[in-house]
Amino acid sequence: MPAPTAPSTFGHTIDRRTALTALGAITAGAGLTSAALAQPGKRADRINKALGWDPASGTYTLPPLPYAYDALEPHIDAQTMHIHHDKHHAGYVRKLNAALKALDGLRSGSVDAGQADHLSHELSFNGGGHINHTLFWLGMAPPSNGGGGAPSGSLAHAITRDFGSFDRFKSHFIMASTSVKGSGWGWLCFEPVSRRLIVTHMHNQEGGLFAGLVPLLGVDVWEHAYYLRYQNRRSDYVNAFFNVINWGHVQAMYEDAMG
Ligand code: MN3
Repeated sequence: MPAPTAPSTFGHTIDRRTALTALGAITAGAGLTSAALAQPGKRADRINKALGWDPASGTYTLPPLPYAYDALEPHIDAQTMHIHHDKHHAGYVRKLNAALKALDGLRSGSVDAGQADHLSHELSFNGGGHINHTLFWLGMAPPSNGGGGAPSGSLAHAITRDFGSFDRFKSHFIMASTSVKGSGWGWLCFEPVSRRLIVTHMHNQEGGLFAGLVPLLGVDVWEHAYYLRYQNRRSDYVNAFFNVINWGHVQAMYEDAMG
């Protein structure tokens, strides 16, 4: 596995060693490795840009949705998208920035060392929340603009190879996503040692994925992601998610992960 390198997003206010530590804390907590964000190429550029790092202020900014709030109707309703993006995702970004600032204080001695456990969790949880939601928005598109259907090309081939068929992959992904106990995520990932695709899930915003996985596609199964339209019917929501998957984006992520 290639040694991870710090992405530009962490390079402004903290030195490289600290950046690596901070990135490791976020990505280990999120279950997303630094390899997912730090590999060279278009994917790293896309994701670093999508994460909204502002070198001038040394903070993250909430990136806008890549489509209108109502663009995923009727599968995901506009009110949910407003609350999810403008309140929930914004909250992760705000608390991530606060954690990074407080950790600066921890290192300089202005914040009590007893805060280390709390702040480390804040960094992991909110960093994971920011990364996960960023990938979630990018993994969807309106049906009128490429959302839904099935993958093609090398990704379709890999899905058939590793899951038996697209339908078997879809069933597995839905089972993994709907079986999260409480809040969490379903993921399609690339496993770079075996160079195969895997489906897994994570709880809350972190954990559950083993080191080295490159996330390709995630579905948010926190109740805030679907309750207004689907109430307790999580599987209906995840089934509907398949109508708005941006397979072109997932294919690009896969090709970058393959190197
Ligand atoms: Mn969410």
